Amino acid sequence: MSQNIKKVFEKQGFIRLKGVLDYKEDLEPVLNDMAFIMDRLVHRFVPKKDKVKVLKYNFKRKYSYLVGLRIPELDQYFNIRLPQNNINANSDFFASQSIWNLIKNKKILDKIEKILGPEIASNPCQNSRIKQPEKRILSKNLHDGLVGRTPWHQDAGVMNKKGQKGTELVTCWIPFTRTRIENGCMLAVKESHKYGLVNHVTGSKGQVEIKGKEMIDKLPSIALEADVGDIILLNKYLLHCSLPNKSKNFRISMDLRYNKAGQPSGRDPLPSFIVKSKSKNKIKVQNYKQWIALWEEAKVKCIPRKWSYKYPLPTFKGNRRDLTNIISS
Ligand SMILES: O=C(O)CCC(=O)C(=O)O
Ligand SMILES: [Fe+2]
Repeated sequence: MSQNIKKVFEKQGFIRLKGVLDYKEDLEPVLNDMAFIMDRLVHRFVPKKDKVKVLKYNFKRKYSYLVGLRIPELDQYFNIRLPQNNINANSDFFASQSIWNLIKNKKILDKIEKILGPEIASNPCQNSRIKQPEKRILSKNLHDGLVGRTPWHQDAGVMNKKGQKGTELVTCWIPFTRTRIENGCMLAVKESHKYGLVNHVTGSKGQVEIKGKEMIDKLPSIALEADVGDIILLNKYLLHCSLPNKSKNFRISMDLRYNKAGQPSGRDPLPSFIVKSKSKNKIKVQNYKQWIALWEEAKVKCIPRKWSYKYPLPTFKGNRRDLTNIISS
């Protein structure tokens, strides 16, 4: 199998790896930390008379209650990176010891190594996604990939120019809940990474999506269903999206990214650091506190400009790189 990982990944543009992670050891600590953050938000935002009652709610009910309070940018308290815009000294993000452990997880890095080789950097393009059932989502957020369905895109499309071109990036998608078509798994067009970067546009709700997405509906796509413990690795040019969560339950995932060490992260000055190397002295960031310090330093650099990252929409002159033209040529 191990020889095959690279082969399958290079052929299909993605690979699903079963049972890489252990729920108790690798995933539950992250959910526990999310529950801790929720309790802090309860203390901060819930009226005193309801606090004791709300603190006893389970994960889903508590989160739904907080959503009902319309706390501005609630998802940012659970996101594992700085907010993209309006960044200021109070900007919060979810950077727990458990997330650090996941980024450095040996079981993940061993798989990434099969594709990228032994010199690997953590890439700061990373997200957590807590998706409620779609019927509970405000219509303006239906196509916001952090809380609703994720439009068709390529991951290279959300990096800056240097990253779009020069970086070998692998996405590691990690489910915290069993993910099926019904609750919003990803869809991918097999072998579509071979098209290279295609033109994207800004959709009607501000979402970044592939230009001419109607074309994709005509291509054969595969539902990337996954169980807890599985991971899914994606090539940066793979065409993919995610479906709406039509179930009654939450659908929770994280996407971490890695690139070959020494290549641009595509999101300067956010932390990009070596997580695996043949020479130990290249591993400069060795513990949680050093990692947090990198994010804090990045934040200080971003505050004057008020944004943490920007990227040009992949738009090539003319329509040569429109998906429709690439496929018909
Ligand atoms: O989980 C999702 O909705 C989309 C994830 C995705 O596009 C990614 O991880 O690159
Ligand atoms: Fe993606």
